[in-house]
Amino acid sequence: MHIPSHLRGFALTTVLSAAVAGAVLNGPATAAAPLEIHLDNFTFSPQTVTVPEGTTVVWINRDDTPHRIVAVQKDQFKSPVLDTDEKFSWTFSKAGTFAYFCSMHPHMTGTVTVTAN
Ligand SMILES: [Cu+2]
Repeated sequence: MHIPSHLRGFALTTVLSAAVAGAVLNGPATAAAPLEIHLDNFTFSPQTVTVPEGTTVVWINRDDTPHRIVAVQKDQFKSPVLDTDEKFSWTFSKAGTFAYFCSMHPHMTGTVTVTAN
C-alpha cells in the first residue's frame, strides 16, 4: 500500500491509537467489561443492573456529599467513605442478587443481579 509521505506519521499514529483503545475496551476475551454505577443526587444510577458472572462494578460518587456503599448481606462488599469523584470497585464472581445501600443515607438503595455464565 502506498501512503503519501506526509500522511505516513498520521496513519501510523491512528493505527496505534486504535489498537490501544481496542485493548483497553475489549480487555482479555474472557473478562466482562466493567460496569459503572454513578452516585448522583442521592441516587444510584442505574439503580438496578444485571451483569454476567465475573463482572466488575465500579461505583463513582458524582455528588458533593460523601457516600458509602454497603451490601445488605454481611461479608459481602463494603466501600470506604467515598468523597466526590472517588470510586469503589467490586468483582461479582458468583451468580445471585446482591442488594446494597448507602450506610450514610440508607434510603439510597440498589441491586446488582449476577447471572451465571
Ligand atoms: Cu449516601
